Amino acid sequence: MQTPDYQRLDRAHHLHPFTDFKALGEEGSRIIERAEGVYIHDAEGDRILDGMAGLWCVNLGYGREELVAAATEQLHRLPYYNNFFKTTHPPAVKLAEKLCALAPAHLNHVFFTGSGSEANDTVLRMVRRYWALKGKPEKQWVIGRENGYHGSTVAGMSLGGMAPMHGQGGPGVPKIAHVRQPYWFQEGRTAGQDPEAFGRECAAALEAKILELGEEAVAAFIAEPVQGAGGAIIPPASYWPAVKAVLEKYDILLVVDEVICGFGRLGEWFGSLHYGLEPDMMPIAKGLSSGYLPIGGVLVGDRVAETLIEEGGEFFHGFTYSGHPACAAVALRNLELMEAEGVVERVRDDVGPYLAERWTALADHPLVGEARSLGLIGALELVDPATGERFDSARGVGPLCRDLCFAGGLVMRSVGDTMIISPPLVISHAEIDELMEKARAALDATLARLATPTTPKQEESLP
Ligand code: PXG
Repeated sequence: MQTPDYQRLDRAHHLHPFTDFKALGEEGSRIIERAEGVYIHDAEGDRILDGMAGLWCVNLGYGREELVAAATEQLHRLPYYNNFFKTTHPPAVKLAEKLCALAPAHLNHVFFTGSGSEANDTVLRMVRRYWALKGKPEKQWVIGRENGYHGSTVAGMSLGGMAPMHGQGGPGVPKIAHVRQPYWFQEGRTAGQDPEAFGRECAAALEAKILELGEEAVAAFIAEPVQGAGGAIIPPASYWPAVKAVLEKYDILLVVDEVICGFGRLGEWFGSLHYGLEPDMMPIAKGLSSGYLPIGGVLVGDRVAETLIEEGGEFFHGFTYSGHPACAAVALRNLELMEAEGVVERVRDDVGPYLAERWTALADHPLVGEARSLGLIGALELVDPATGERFDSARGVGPLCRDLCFAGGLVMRSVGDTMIISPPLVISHAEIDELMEKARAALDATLARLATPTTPKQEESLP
């Protein structure tokens, strides 16, 4: 089959995630056929540098034979068995032990799921169950953040703060509230505020929300260490210490969503380690298996785990694929390879700083209002060169830049007018150089296109 054949069948039968079905049907999808290292190849024979590691997940890069072998061996030995009804299997047990060894010291248990969304559904039920067992069943409110992303199941989208998602297929889960995000460029800069004062103000907004709901009614706060899908938003240094202090003051559980930041993205095994956080729960997925097979989970801290174990009786929750043997075997091998190759240290000490140096240099481009990065996550804020302010989002400048990136052989994602990268952690210096050249060329092409009067409105998608 050729590209048009795939496109015809795709249009006829396939509803894509986070997609305007009609618009894509008219345009036709791009068919990705194979990949190796940090490159994907489409059916037209184009080689494209994957600046997003798939969807923030292919941390070890494509084509790792060791991961293929781990899956194959496990599929031969035991392709499926469950962890219900008092059974388990070696890959799930070994992976649980490994994860708890890597996680902050007080996280010693894991509940497996098939995805990050399922992990956050698990979080919601576990958090409320914990407080019920503690004799405080009225502690039910969970506070998330505007523009946070925690998945696409009903609980995931409710915990997340993506307004367009809340507007579809609701109502969501009751007793979930949202507070403002620590997005200085969008919300503090225009007000001329100092970033650190802005970070403290965002933490104060959390405290105000707790007092509004009543501290006796609030169960937990959930947040990503660095917001991923919301726009690679790195909070000011003042933010997390101030949030931590608020949660301790009111005895509210901290859930740190590590689905993107976990497994080396920020140059530590977990974002929580980078920010010195001691979460009660950490949802994980994506980089856990480098995306080779679907697996997620929730790492559970001692305080919650001991209560569930000692006082909880049966927890009526779980998925057919919780701790799936082949997925667990691949995840375990992935973590072993990351350790053996020093991938996390390399992000912290070598490629992370190298990327930061090259990436922040893009700030000299007339379209770029801010260039920020941490570890191997980066964002560019596009602004109108004439004013230094953001474009009217209806002009679709970010999506235009994304399309020009793709055409130039680079996957860079746009969240509105914020351009984002999150490349495989194994990316080399030379590949980072190539990424920078292609990003700059796409910025130049975007600028040139803006100078021509008829810029078609580009298709926008979330997250
Ligand atoms: N938490 C976080 C922080 C995420 O980023 C999820 C939970 C949900 O995971 P699953 O495995 O259920 O998708 C995510 C997922 C994007 C994009 O375009 C981001 C995600 C998923 C799809 C697209 O930025 N994040």
